[in-house]
Amino acid sequence: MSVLRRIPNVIAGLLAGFVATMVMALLMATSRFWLGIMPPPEAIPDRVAPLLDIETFFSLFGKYGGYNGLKQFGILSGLRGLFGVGIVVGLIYALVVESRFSRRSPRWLLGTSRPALIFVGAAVLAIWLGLVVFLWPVLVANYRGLPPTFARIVTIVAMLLWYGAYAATLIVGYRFMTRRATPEAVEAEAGETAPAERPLARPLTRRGLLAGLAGGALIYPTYRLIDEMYRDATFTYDGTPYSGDDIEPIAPVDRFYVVTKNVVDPDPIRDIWRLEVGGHVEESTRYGFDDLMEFEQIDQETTLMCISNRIGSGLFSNANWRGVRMRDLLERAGVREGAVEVFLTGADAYKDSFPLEKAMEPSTLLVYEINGEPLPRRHGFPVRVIVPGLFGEKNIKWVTRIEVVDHDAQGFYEQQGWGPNFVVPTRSDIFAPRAVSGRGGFVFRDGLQSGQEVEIRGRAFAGSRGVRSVEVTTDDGATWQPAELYYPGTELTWTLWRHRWTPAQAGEFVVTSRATDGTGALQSDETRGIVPQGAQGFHRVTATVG
Ligand SMILES: Nc1nc2c(c(=O)[nH]1)N[C@H]1C(S)=C(S)[C@@H](COP(=O)(O)O)O[C@H]1N2
Ligand SMILES: [Mo]
Repeated sequence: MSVLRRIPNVIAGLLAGFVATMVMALLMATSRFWLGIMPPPEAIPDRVAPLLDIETFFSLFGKYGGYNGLKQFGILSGLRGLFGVGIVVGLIYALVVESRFSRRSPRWLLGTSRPALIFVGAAVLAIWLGLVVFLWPVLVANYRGLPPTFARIVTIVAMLLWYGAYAATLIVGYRFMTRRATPEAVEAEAGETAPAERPLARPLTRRGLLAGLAGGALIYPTYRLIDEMYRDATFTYDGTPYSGDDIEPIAPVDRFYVVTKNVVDPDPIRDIWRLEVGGHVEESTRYGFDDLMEFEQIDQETTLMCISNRIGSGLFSNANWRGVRMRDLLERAGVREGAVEVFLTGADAYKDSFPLEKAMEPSTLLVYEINGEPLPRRHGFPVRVIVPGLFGEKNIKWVTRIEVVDHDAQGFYEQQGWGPNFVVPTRSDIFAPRAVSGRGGFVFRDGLQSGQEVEIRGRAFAGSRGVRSVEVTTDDGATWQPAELYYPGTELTWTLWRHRWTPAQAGEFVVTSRATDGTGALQSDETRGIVPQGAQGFHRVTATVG
């Protein structure tokens, strides 16, 4: 059969593939928007990200314009892949309809040749099964807060429905765009071409155009849904630091730093949200929001800091949190012998773990309030984990499952090679007067005047060891003066300090500070970058005194 003769059928196949993919995309967007079901264009990047090593992860930041650029690239690739596969399957479908298998098997079912039907069925099932296996770890996502056990089933069923709708539309669409040549018609038309070269399904131009238009019309609602979600995307706030020369002891809620792996954060519905406690326990339990009120309510001030917080940066904040002890839930479930860690899951399928011992500390909480308000969506509504002393990434937001495990389970970032030690090292950063980072390091943005007093202020943080004292030098470490701790905080929080300095003469001075933690250990003067265990080092700021 000449390829030329196939071309109109191939076009009908491409068109049917496109229309079917549009139907599937609209269904996916709808399910994502209202039901919070994670579609593959979102799931695949999330599945792949932890498999990258840190170096690749950061080099992709460079290539695509930071984390936000990379996230957008991931979603766009997913969408392109969806349409690519959808259209190619449509094309192969047309070829199968026209293949000698169809010619040899005259039985047509549901308006299509049996081999073509078998092909679509097999393709869709294979893709579905392949994705279920590959995406298994992230199928637990449900942006409305369904816990993993249900979320996974819902996602798997939704995937089958999406692909089923694709298959049905492809079959019906292709059928609509072509007229099946019956044996009689083939007989009657027997003329110049050999029967083997006549199409079994002859494309109908007008109907092809109609179907194309129908598919095109679906672009609009799908685009509107995606656009709506895009506007809700985290690009505007992900990586927002709490900085400025007006740092308060307790960060105002709307200024508390934000970090998220998501393109569109979960938006759980409190009455749908559940927290599962399971794994290596006597009795698995599932809690609704109100069930948590039966436990002792704890108010606790705690500072959180991201592992990517560079020296002099503001990816850390302090707040008052209210919630319940993780220990109380674990004790009720009954932790079995041999358990070593808790492995936590969020509604976004984000995962991380920490030692069981840490989970049992009375300061490790499941919180639902920040500074007296319900947790805002971006900070993990309705419930997040607070695990003092460990980097921010261990403080799972939108938490839906606590799994007690008997092995070392690795989370989203840990798999990339971060850690293995996630204990926050002691640091002390200057925030006033305002310092900016220049070529040779930090400089005070505004020049100082000799003989004029300036108040240097900073924040010192030592994880859950507390800060005992802070010293300041204005001569690059030749001499150190004790700073005043004007906000001492607690063992679990930062300490705000100040030091008044009157430069005696003009020149350049290096100002820096160092903290001593609650155990009496002095902050290390060794400099280390954020990879793989968080930054360490003195925040040295050059002052130009006029
Ligand atoms: N479910 C979930 N929890 C998460 C994250 C995430 O992407 N998903 N990011 C983590 C990281 S890396 C940090 S630093 C903190 C940030 O918390 P915040 O945005 O409330 O300051 O949340 C952690 N918890
Ligand atoms: Mo982080």
